[in-house]
Amino acid sequence: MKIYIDGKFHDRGEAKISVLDHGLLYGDGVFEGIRIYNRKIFKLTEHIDRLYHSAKAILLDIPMQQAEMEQAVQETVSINAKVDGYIRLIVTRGEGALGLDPAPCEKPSVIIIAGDIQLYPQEYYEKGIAIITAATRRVPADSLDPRIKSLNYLNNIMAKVEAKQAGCLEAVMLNHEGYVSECTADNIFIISRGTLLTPAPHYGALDGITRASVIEISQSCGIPQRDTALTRYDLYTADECFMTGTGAEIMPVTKIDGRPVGDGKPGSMTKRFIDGFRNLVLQNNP
Ligand code: PXG
Repeated sequence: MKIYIDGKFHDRGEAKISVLDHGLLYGDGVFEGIRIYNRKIFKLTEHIDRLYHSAKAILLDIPMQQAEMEQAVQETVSINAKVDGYIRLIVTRGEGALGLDPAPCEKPSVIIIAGDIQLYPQEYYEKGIAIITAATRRVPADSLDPRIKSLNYLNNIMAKVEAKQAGCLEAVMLNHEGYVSECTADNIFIISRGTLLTPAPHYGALDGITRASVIEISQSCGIPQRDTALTRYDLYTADECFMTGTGAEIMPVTKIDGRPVGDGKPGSMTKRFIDGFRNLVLQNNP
């Protein structure tokens, strides 16, 4: 495996960054997770756009243009001859001094890894997964905007640990007001009386790229859709529920806090979205 760091490729064992990098010391940085399907990078421009927006929001000046970044990602995929896989693109604050102040960090580090993705087993797509509501609340949007895909994932990791301890693979997180925000690494959708509903980003959700694809599919199918406020009541009374993300794609959720969603099986509209997403991938990455 060849890993890109600041313009050069290194073998996996030699790919190293400084222990004084603020990405490591403080989680000061941003990242993206991107899929490769059939040698082609899915939604690359959208991911690079989000990366630059995340960086701008934390006053991190990425030392290359977006087009150069796209080129570097393409090159990493080609050099590793990846057909299907996963790209982890990281921009850290860079090497600095001990202390929170980012000022001594002169140059952000750019790291690109093209590897394999850990996928959920196929049976979960057929049967759906069970999730819980985590007691860990999402960091408030006025403390850290959820649209920033930062290297600070402790909040989500704590909720993920709760899920695992409860024997589940994912957890849905509420914001500090008790509204549904998102899962630990996925957005959440419900279908209620034929309408597709998902929390707006200001309720504490990442502006997910898979989320945007699902909204696009709903528009092309004429399925009514709204970004809205959702509570646990809405989840418990939903006809269908699914989560979306680069890794999971579209995963039916069939149980929440031990309660079956709808009839406890993946719903027909969820299946339409799974098919629609598959077609979108095939169209983009033939
Ligand atoms: N919410 C959060 C908090 C995420 O981290 C999503 C929603 C879904 O967004 P996208 O743009 O992927 O549809 C994410 C994405 C990983 C990994 O390695 C995590 C994500 C994506 C890819 C890989 O854990 N999170």
